[in-house]
Amino acid sequence: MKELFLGLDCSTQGLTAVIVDFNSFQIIYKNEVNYDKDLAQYNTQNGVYINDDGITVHSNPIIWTEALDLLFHKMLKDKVAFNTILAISGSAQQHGTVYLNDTFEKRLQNLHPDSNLRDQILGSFSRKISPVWMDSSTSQQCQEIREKLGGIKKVIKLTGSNTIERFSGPQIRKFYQDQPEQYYKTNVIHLISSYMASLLLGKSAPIDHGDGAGMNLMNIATNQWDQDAIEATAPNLRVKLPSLVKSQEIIGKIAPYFTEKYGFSPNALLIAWSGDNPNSLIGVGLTSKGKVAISLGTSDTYFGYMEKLYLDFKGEGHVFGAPTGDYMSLICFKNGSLAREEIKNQFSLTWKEFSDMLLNTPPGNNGNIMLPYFFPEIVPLVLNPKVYRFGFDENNPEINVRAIVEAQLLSMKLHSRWIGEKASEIHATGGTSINTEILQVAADIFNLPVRIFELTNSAALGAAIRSAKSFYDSINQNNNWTEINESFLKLLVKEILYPNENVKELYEDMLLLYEKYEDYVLRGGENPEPFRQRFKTKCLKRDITKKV
Ligand code: XUL
Repeated sequence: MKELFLGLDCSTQGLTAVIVDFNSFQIIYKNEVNYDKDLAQYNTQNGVYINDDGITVHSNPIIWTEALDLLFHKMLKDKVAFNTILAISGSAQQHGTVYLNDTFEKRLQNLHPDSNLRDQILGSFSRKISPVWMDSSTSQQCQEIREKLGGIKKVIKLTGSNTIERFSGPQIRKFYQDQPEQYYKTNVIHLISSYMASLLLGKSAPIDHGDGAGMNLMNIATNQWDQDAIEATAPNLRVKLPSLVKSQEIIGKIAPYFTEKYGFSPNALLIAWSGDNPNSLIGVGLTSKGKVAISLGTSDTYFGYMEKLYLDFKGEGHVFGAPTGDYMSLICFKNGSLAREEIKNQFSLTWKEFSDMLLNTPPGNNGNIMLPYFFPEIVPLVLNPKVYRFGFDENNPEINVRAIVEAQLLSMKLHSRWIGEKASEIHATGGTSINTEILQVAADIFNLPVRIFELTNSAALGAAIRSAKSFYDSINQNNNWTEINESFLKLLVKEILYPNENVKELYEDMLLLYEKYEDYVLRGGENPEPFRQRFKTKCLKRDITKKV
């Protein structure tokens, strides 16, 4: 007898569904809607709209709404047995906000299966657009909130993160300042995760502690909305925020619109949605100390389970609630796959050619080093994008390919040093995690084994696993997280890459060099050219010895 659970992931570029069978421990179905291709009428690029200023980035919440119907239609066509799904949960790109007027609740309650979600929800928005995580236009608001709360250390202690451009609080403040009338007409402000959950639930859904921590509004120690943070953000905000719940909370049952239109069972449980990173934490099996994940996707992220609360007082890293009820660390790099694609496209390469170039170039890149800010960067904070090349120019494809990959991974290692719990293994996820050549560089730079999984969408998988855990808990068939990981995820491991010990020292040197270059370029530090020359000589010597 199958025991099916559905996980959805509303990401930057598309909406994905994954169905897992907990009887056979298998992923039995996967499908997706890509916003650029399947909903081309909205003219998004990689799922978003980037303004001419380069720092204002938004999407349109009606796209995600329409994508839900479209995805379920695709699943109907594939004859998915909706009525056998026991529970559903979801994931969404973090921080993005959806602004709704006082008709939203009524519209949700009256959804009719003869019409579609798009037409019935369209009139609910008090703001036509949703700022998303790629937006970095709120530096002024970040500063204002930070000052009101007593400075960077206090904000970090209170909310788990410094005030950050893409976080919901500063975004809400900007909306209130720029469009006060629309702000006052806003009845409820959802995260993308709780907005999507509301559609399925047929009423406004709560925000979970995982995604709620990405707003600069939730107290990270108590998991409650923080009155001071709320007051520092915008007037009358408390009443516009949904309630907060544990990520494992069963928030209700799926709404009649979906049971009647697609044939879901009216008993199908709905579990709180969370952010893509908290979901991925579960999807790659990080539920105990010592393991971290690298997610290579639109953004690259580095995250890990934390038993204890560690904070990054430099303000680059974040702490979110983990779906297990503990904590997780997260560092987000905006110049992820889009930056790798810039290089790939500049030389008209296929991904295979890109990977071959990585294979055929030496670790250390003969002392050539890049600082890859193709787009405004989150970590380290770079608002005016610029690509810096030291020792080479933009014409050589091989050097550029290795330079971008090494730079991204060195930066990850450098900026993840604040996390107190030492890692012993990296789990890889995200679209680019099929590229073993990139991951081998990760294994070498971190000097840790890298575990690769069959399924790259760990956020949707994590949502499916979370829904299963809550379902079994509800019928007192307690499965602990470790058992779930052991039984389910071990079947999904595709390969483990081991670090090459011969390049350990070389990459330690290169990390120091990379740090000096960041200091030079971003903070006016000393020019590290003499160090680079010494590093280059080491690289060349090493290369010759290898050849001999
Ligand atoms: C995390 C972050 C991104 C988004 C999009 O803080 O901004 O990872 O969640 O995936």
